[in-house]
Amino acid sequence: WELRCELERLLAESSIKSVYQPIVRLGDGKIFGYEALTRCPEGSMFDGPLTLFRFAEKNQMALALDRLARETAIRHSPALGAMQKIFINVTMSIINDPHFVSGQTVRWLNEKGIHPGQVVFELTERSSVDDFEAAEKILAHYRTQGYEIAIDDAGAGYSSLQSIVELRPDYIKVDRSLVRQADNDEMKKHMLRTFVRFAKKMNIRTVAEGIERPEELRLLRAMGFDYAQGYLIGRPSEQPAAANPGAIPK
Ligand code: G
Ligand code: G
Ligand code: NA
Repeated sequence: WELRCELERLLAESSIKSVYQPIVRLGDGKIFGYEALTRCPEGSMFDGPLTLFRFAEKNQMALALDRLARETAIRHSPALGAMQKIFINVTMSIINDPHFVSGQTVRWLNEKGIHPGQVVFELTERSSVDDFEAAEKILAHYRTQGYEIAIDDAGAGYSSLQSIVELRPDYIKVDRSLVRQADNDEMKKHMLRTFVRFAKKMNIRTVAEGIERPEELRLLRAMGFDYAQGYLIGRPSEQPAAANPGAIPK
């Protein structure tokens, strides 16, 4: 009950925040874009965004929360270069809703001078799609408007290969559990190589998440990952500084 009230109040008062984490191109170390991550207001009963989004989904409020998160992410976005992107998380269940990107999204984007081709929607399978065919149709519709799609947390328990095969994303984001200490783990190395090879064949670009150590960065770059994200490169913040330039090997 209390949580439900808090979520309703949070929606009514638009009191969530977005922070932004840089994603760099491994080829030249330049910033490719930013992932928007929702943060709960201070003193919130929700201990973090994951709890918040899970609760909203269980209580049929995912749509409203996703809309607010999208609005907040766009409205407070750092200035983007013409070729730079904003990555926005969306709950998988909302792609069953044909209106998930309504005219409002386009208006928010216009107000910031961002075009749909600069927006990448990140889908996780934490909530499953019941109907891939329907989801594929909806995504195809958004693709014609220029939006791109990423499958998030690939290689973690959440995300299935089926979703990659069925949804044909533009990007695969490999989960940080696979990246962590990969330079010391032959099994992880094999799996990471398999992802890169598979993605290249499918013409999908690869993002490595959760890079914390220079050894991991070097390894993933040598393997042929296209983009990288993680504390080593830059932490999420309301006003993200330029990515740590020293982190990227020449
Ligand atoms: O930023 P942090 O690691 O605390 O986020 C935890 C999880 O919450 C992330 O893995 C992400 O999947 C989810 N999350 C964060 N922001 C959003 C958002 O705006 N929308 C959705 N749907 N999920 C989010
Ligand atoms: O599932 P998703 O990729 O949306 O999760 C992003 C979450 O991962 C965010 O909560 C963010 O704060 C966190 N994160 C980003 N970079 C790193 C990192 O290098 N290490 C760790 N442990 N967490 C990270
Ligand atoms: Na994400």
